[in-house]
Amino acid sequence: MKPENRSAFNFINSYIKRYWLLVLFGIVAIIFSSFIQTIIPVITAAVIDYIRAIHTGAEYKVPLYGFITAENQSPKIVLLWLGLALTGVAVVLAVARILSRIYLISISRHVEYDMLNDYLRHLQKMSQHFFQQNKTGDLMARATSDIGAIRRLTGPAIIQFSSTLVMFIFALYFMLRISIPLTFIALAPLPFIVFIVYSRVGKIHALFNRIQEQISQLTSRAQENFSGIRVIKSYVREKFEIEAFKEENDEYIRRNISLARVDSFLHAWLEFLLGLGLIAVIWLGGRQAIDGSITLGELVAMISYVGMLGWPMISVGILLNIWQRGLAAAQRVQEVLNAPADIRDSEMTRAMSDISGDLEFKNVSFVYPGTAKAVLTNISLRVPRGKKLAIVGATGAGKTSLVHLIPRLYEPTEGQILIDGVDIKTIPLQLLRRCIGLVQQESFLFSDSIADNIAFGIIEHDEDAISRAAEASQLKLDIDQFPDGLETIIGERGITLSGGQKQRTSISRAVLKSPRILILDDALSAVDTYTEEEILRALRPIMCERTTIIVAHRISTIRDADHIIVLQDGVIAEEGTHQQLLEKKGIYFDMHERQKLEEKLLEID
Ligand code: M5T
Ligand code: MG
Repeated sequence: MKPENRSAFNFINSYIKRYWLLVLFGIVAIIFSSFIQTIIPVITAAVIDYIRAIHTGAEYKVPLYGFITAENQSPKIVLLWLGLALTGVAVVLAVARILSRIYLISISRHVEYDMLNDYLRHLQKMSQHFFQQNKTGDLMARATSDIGAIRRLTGPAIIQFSSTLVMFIFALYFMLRISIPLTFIALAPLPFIVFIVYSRVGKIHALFNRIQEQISQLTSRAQENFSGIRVIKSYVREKFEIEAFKEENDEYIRRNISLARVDSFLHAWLEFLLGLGLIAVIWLGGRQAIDGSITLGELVAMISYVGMLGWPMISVGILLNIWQRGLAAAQRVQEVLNAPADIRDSEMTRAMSDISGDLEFKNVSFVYPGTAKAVLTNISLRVPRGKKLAIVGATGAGKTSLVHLIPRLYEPTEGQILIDGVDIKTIPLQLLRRCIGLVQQESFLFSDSIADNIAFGIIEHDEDAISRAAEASQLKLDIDQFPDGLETIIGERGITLSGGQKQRTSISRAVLKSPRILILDDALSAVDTYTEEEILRALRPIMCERTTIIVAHRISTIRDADHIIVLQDGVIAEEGTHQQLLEKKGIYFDMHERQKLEEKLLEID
């Protein structure tokens, strides 16, 4: 086995092992059912030989070791017994088969369940960078299509493999008892079958991988299409998108057909070889039956065995196929599971239970992973506990990047960020994030009730607290107009809310969390100046106890901040209080003048 296949196999095995008892029961049931199945031709042979003996008046030769004797019995009774034996065997066979399937299929479902849970748990640990590098559709395809292929490997493949093996052993035993040369003739095609199957395995593996890659591509495309449907429609790009999807889909079908071609050739060859085996058995076995070295019943049994083994032998092909697909899929799932969670707790993490919120940046520089340009250069700043820092600057100046470093959504490339004097890298990640309320520039809401969206960060929440949080962000009035108040369900990503309502829901979410450090990243951009003032007024008592960072474009939002920094191309260009900055007559002053003028113009309007 190739090393990557071995590791994929060990990976799957680590999941199956947890259910070893079920595996054991399942395999015992399979051994039993396969054995029972090989007895059926023995009974049929007995029936044929018995009837023939009565016809010809010859002595009844007991076929296959005296399983069935017929001394001093009337034909009626003998046939009745044989019939009952067949029925009994069929019933036992059915029960054993049902049990084996229940056991083994349930293992495969358990494996799928465990794997999916691990997959999601792992993805939750990954950083933003990971999600920027991996498309949602691709990650989804691995969770559905690939884990599905692994499930088929664990359940149906185990059933197929063990029943083929066991049936082969038992059938071989009975066949050898009937006639050794005949058995060899019947099994002559086997080496060719193994050779052909083996030679195609690599090809199947590669083709399957290409199909899975294409599924990822398709899923990504579909997913982007659905989430961007408004843009697509407003730019009348439907036709283009349909065409583009069709092309991907065509590629998908082409790849599937290539696999089907290899598959069906394989199948045809296998059937052909088995057919040859059967012809040889009839030809040689027929002559043996004529010259009396085997009985007619034995010939019939022999033919049944060849038929019985034919299907499992072909299924070895299918099995290898499932096996290869499963291994390829396991490799794809492993790729994700093995990707290290780059931002996590380490040995340096201290035991801490709370932080008070004194924030400091020491010569922080930052470059987005995989890019070359520094987005932030040598940033040093300090926000004492309970104070309010404002960040202004042109679009693209690096404001969002700066605040994202605080809850460690990204790590600084150089320098240190300290909270209460300790490097945030040594603060337990969960504690750090729990103590920070970040209202992102682009609010994301879940298709759930408004109340649940606000209470998102908190497991136990009460209506009153939610109401108060909604009041602080001036959302209360809007909520009262919704059909079900707080319990109103908002569409996917909050599609049924206005931009400002979405922003205010996000602010309520952060407020309810009662964080030590509150960060508003341009969180008031979608509300009018009047509402903005109201929100700021309502937030004031909340903010005075906490460290607050406000990123804004409007100077009105930040006028009363304790400290203001002006970012320009990732560097602090100016800093001070509102008054100090105005006196400087630099960038801030220009911004202020411009905005004042705009306001005046609006008033004239
Ligand atoms: C600052 C670049 C971006 C810009 C600069 C999010 C992100 C940004 N950038 C990346 O290279 N990769 C990324 O994943 O970083 O961006 P910002 O910090 O988002 O700027 P801002 O918040 O000041 O701008 P705005 O428009 O929100 O006021 O060059 O290309
Ligand atoms: Mg921004």
